[in-house]
Amino acid sequence: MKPMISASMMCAELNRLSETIDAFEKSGVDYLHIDVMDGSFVPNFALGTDYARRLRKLSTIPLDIHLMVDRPETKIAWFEPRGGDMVSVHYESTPHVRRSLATVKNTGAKAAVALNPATHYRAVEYVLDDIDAVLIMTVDPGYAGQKLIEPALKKIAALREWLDSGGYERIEIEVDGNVSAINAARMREAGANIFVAGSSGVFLPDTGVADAMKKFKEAVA
Ligand code: S6P
Ligand code: MG
Repeated sequence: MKPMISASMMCAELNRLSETIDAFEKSGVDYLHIDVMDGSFVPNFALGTDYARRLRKLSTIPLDIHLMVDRPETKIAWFEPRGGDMVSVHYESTPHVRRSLATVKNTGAKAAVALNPATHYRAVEYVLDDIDAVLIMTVDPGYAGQKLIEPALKKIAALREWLDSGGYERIEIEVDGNVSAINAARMREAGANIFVAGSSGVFLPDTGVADAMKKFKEAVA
């Protein structure tokens, strides 16, 4: 499966936003990852509807909307998802996972279930026909800058094997949390193909995004 990069916009410097997006367009970033946090499902607040709308004006790169909010089924439409986008809803955030996925699919966007580190990958068993991807959290959701939870690598490999052996080769595996170039290569080896690149991936302290992207792309090629 083709490796894809989803740049985590929560980690982008605001004073360099348009040059950063320019660099992403030139270097072929596949998605702009939008972390939506509601201060309830996760202990933090992050990006919202206006931010997503403004990004659409700056770039045609599809959005990868990661909803870390309670009851996402009531909030999906606020982000105006469209064909080409990806929207992830957390399995742990609602009793209506299937209804949330159907709401996403009705917009034309791709639908993913996001799984917290302690959630078994088999949680998606009865919605396999409703999803395009599984988003494996490789840190506890809520903050950038955390350290990889190592057992997540085994989970990625087990999920890939389970999907392939069940005839679901088409379902993609996205990974999010401390996806550095080094960790991304290990996640790729385990079977992931969409990489959320944040403060350890492409927004590095001493390297520009264009150079960081080059290195990151080589790591997951
Ligand atoms: C975490 C969030 C992520 C982070 C990203 C940051 O709750 O879903 O998307 O923004 O993981 O990357 P890093 O390299 O700082 O972990
Ligand atoms: Mg995220």
